[in-house]
Amino acid sequence: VTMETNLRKAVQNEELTLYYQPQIDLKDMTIKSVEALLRWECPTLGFISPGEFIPLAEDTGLIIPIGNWVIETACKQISSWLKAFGNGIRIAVNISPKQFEQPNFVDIIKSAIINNDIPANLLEIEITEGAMHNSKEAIPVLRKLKELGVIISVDDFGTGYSSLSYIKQFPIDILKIDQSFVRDVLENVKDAAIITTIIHLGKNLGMDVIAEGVECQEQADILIAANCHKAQGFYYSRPLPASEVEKFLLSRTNVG
Ligand code: G
Ligand code: G
Ligand code: MN
Ligand code: NA
Repeated sequence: VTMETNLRKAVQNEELTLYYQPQIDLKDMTIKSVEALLRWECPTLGFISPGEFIPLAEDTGLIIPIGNWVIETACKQISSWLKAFGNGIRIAVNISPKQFEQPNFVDIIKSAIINNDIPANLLEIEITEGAMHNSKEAIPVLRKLKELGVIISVDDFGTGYSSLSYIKQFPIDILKIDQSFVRDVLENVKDAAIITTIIHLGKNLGMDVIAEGVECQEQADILIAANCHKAQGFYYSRPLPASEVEKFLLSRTNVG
């Protein structure tokens, strides 16, 4: 039995789960948002990393049903947290280019928001430059999502091509600094310069900036000194099941 056959059954057999990684607001150290990250426990193959099965899902078209499940599950979780913690926690969802390019992508997002009765600004979609490649098609889609009130972020910012031309044309709210720039920021002056420059760029364009892959206080100190809005990484928290996110939020007593 191939991994593809297993993956095909994963959605209907409820083998997929969303974990959530907290994002820390560096001004007041509160958590107002999390990133949803897929986890798959296959009954025969065990835990398989999304780094392995997402590319397979993209190649086989399974990313469409899987992606729809992710959107629906995230919106249900938003609704549940909204009831539990008055202010609501925003959830950022990773969107593959193939999902984004579906003709009915805006309708899928809109239905999920309406069916779960949630404010659109508690849903964030993370796109990569791959989704922005065909700007003639992508810009109207992003405009419609913005009209709904959905938050739009660029994932892995700085690692693709033509980033600046894309962020000039696209209605983007948030730049996510790729973790490759954060990893060696303490030793590498080029990484430090790139990070500082992306933060300034975001500020000048009215976009928030979040740094990914923060693993220690010294990295966080550099980001705080550069006025980065948010940080995400193992230093603050690994991706957690929903129930553990709730404990984490309550233990910090500073939600919202
Ligand atoms: O969580 P982890 O570091 O293992 O994720 C590995 C890769 O899989 C990352 O690039 C991440 O963006 C991607 N990924 C995780 N969850 C999802 C998802 O729900 N949808 C898509 N399209 N990609 C995801
Ligand atoms: O492509 P994307 O940025 O969505 O990928 C997110 C991936 O990064 C997830 O697989 C997540 O588990 C991983 N990740 C999150 N925080 C850290 C961190 O501090 N260090 C490392 N090495 N990986 C991280
Ligand atoms: Mn991401
Ligand atoms: Na990223």
